[in-house]
Amino acid sequence: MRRVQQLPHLGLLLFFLISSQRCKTSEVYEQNQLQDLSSLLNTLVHSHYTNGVQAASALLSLRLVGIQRQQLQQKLTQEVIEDVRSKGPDLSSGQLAWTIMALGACRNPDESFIRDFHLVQHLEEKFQEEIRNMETHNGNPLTNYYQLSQDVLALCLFSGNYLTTEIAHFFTPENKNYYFGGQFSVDTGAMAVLALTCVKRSIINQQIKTDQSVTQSIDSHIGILVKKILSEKKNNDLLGNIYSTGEAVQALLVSSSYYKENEWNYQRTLDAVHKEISQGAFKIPMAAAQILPALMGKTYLDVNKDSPCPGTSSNLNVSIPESGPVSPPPPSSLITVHYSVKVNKTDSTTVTVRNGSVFLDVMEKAQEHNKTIFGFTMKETSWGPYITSVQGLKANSNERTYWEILSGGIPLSQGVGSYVVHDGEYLEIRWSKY
Ligand code: B12
Ligand SMILES: *[C@@H]1O[C@H](CO)[C@@H](O)[C@H](O)[C@H]1NC(C)=O
Ligand SMILES: *[C@@H]1O[C@H](CO)[C@@H](O)[C@H](O)[C@H]1NC(C)=O
Ligand SMILES: *[C@@H]1O[C@H](CO)[C@@H](O)[C@H](O)[C@H]1NC(C)=O
Ligand SMILES: *[C@@H]1O[C@H](CO)[C@@H](O)[C@H](O)[C@H]1NC(C)=O
Repeated sequence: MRRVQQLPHLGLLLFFLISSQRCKTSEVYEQNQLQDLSSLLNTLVHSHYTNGVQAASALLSLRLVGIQRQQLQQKLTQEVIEDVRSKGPDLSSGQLAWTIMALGACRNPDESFIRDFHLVQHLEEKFQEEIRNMETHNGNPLTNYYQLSQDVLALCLFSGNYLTTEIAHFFTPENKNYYFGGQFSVDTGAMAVLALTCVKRSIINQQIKTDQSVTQSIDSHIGILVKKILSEKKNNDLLGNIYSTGEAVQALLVSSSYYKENEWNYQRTLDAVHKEISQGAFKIPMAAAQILPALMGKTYLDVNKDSPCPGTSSNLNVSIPESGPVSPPPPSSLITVHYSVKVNKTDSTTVTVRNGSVFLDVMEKAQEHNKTIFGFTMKETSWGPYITSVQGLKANSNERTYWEILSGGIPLSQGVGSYVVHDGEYLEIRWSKY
């Protein structure tokens, strides 16, 4: 098979790429770890991008780790720009922030788009809209704190305006927006640590006139958030779950002065991630994009609009294997699963689907049976289809309501478009508050 034959070649090139970046630690990357990296790159190269945030995240990660593939980057850039053109003011604050981060990740010809379209000023406005919404809607932003953190990070890195007093006030670790259903959101906390660290560094470097107490409070927020992230370290060395680990690693890489060396072992977490990659956990482009920088020791704070894009030296020829011919799916048997919708009362049904089906297939089957009870709507997002309503009941950020998906009563860590269901499983979609 062509694909397998090319892997050693790619492995060698990646080896140079990695050893040139991490020669100090002189770690020996094993062949299977190189294959994991190449499988992430394969996902990024060969995915069909349906969404501007997906394209922006992929572009940002590729630029951060210094993988220069002209054609791919051009394609992604076009998608990102097209998204801004078509959605314009309808982009959410975090979507705009990531557009800026991706286009301006390093010195390149596309960054003029940021200036020509006044993207940084628009982001300043969108950030203020988030804050206004919190003031009028019981502390709830238009989107969420993950995006507010993306906003602050992009404003900080791209010389936008923000008030350090506002940052110190809103990003206090007790703020409810760091928690979903009482549970600390590691992704959110990690993005906030990156944003606050950027703000802190620019106070120090540029001597922004800031009250000593504001600086101290930002510093203290970082310390507390880092502790919370570390307290979500699992026995398997992941931080939160597998999909928050990439961002948590980035947060811990930039904040090492806030914890002791024995509190976290980077290498052990990397090993745990590699294990999950080989088991296929990062097959969707968002997942691959979010984990890649952490694996290569890079963080979103390495975004630097004024320095040239890092790259492999010109004699290095990074080629990524074409995906092999898609083998036809094996003939599959049928499986039976239980499915219920729970609001105040529970409506249940049993449906039969092909083995290998995802949660969404089950919902569609159930909907065919009875549209009144099992009818639903969804929207396409960077992580795939997101369920927005069931039985006509719509999720709402101002009320912190959403449709939660579960199996056997346990919340799933993948969405309806990715989660593969099993024979006899009890699936549920539940009207919940976060
Ligand atoms: C905020 C958030 C939520 C909020 C979204 C509403 C809100 N007020 O914003 C709430 C708490 C409701 C939520 C729900 C869920 N989430 Co969520 N969420 C996030 C978080 C922290 C930030 C998303 C964001 O704003 N991104 C930035 C913007 C710019 O990108 P965007 O594409 O425009 O963002 C939208 C989508 O991401 C969408 N969204 C949020 N979560 C999910 C999950 C899935 C599967 C999909 C398709 C879309 C989606 O909401 C965002 C705002 O509109 C991410 C963390 C991360 N690492 O990305 C997790 C994350 C995306 N969520 C995740 C999961 C698993 C879920 C749930 C499936 C949990 C469950 N068991 O029910 C549900 C979605 C169920 C459904 N209805 O389809 C996982 C996805 C992993 C994966 N491999 O698919 C992540 C990565 C967290 C994690 N580490 O596990 N989530
Ligand atoms: C890169 O490798 C490909 C295939 O191995 C080869 O055709 C091409 O000429 C190489 N390019 C450079 C710049 O070495
Ligand atoms: C669920 O029941 C409570 C209490 O009876 C009621 O206030 C609420 O409106 C109901 N929720 C829905 C979505 O029907
Ligand atoms: C479904 O497929 C998986 C592998 O794809 C297999 O392990 C499992 O036994 C199958 N289940 C049924 C009920 O056919
Ligand atoms: C769907 O379920 C509702 C409530 O149980 C019932 O009243 C209705 O007749 C059902 N519709 C169909 C088409 O079966």
